[in-house]
Amino acid sequence: MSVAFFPGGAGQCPPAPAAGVVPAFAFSGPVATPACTSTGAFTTYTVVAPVPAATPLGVYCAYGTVTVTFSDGMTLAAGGDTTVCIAEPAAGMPTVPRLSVTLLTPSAPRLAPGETAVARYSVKNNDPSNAVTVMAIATSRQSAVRPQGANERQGVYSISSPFGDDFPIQFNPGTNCIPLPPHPYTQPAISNALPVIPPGDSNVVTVAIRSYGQCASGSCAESTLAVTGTFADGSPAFGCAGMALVVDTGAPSTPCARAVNDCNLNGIPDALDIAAGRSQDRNFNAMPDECEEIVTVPVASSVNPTNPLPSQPLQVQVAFNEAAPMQTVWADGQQLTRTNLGGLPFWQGTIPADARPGPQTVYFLGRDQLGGISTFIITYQVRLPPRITRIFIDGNRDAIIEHNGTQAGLSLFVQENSNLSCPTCWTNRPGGPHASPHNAGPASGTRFFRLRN
Ligand SMILES: [Ca+2]
Ligand SMILES: [Ca+2]
Repeated sequence: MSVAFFPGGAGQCPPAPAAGVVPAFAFSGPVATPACTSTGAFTTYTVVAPVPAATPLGVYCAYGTVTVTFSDGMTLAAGGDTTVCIAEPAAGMPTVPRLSVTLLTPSAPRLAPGETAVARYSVKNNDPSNAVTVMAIATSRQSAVRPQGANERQGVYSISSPFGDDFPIQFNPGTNCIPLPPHPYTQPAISNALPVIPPGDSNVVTVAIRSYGQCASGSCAESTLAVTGTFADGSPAFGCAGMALVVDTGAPSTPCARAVNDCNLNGIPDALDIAAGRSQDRNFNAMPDECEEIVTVPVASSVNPTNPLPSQPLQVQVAFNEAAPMQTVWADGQQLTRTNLGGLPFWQGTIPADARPGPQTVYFLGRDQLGGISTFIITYQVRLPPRITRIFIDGNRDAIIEHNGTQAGLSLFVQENSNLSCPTCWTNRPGGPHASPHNAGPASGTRFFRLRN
């Protein structure tokens, strides 16, 4: 397990920086093998990452990665992130932040689908003489998305859409269930001004978060609370903490959850009804079809090409039976355009292929005019871009460029340029793909060669 800390800011952490970007500080070490059961066990690890003494104060995004190596040599990696604040200490108390934000409730409660978790945070002013004026900013983000390379040949909804199914949050919910928004949903940051906190005093902030009734075990959203403001002496105050709500279909349901996770009223969470085959889910929205008056079923889909290079444009199409007319259809979170093919409605568009080589998916999500949703997944394979693996002079004093660009349908040309800073100056060498005359021109001057498909 490794954790890398990068400077962050208010709101959600951006996607993890590319490999090679140097973090502010980092920590890594082995952890015990996780528990394993046929129904999926949760293993909680606590990582203590020392902060180097010279680290500047501020908000940091911590990116954790767990890499598991199986006995056959295969490795799997999964990651997550959270916000960490490195704050100045209170006067005379080097281990106490001047403003501390502490989560008082469990950090990762596991509750039935559709249940509300209430997180309570203590915001304490540890300054001995200055009052502090602060604003609380809460966020929520869906963090359990389908893994890279997931290649189901049918739709899945119960783990959640990776393109916008944040669990909704609310300050001070009282005893009400948080209303569930229509899908897909992106939770904006919400803020709440707190009363001025006198020196040595504290305030409790309550943020509720609720999962959807369709969520299966393992669905999860994280919620962070950032507090920013100003001490009476004019110096800045900030602190943060966070929690995550984990869905567990084995947990008991309260009325709040049962209202949205047991539409067929058999006393069993609907995600389990569908998983066990007791209920059909032909539109892959994780709601048993017997609860839906109209089921809009996906009937055709395509992706072209099916073996793109990383980030290459993909033409995607999907059609539904439109038992209720579709209002909006997305592919990987991007809206598609409605068109007609032989009198039948089709939805199409261009999206970028995944940047990561390997099996990848197009995630179609459609919402019909009655608010019903329908999903479908199709797969494609991202090829490795060709790489030069070796350059050497052979016995004939020919310069040999070896490469691994062997994919079918891909031609590689040797290109020549005398000026690296001129991106349009590259010209194909004669001789066709994979070949170039060994006499590549005048002997004087520096020339550069590269492979180009
Ligand atoms: Ca049920
Ligand atoms: Ca359904």
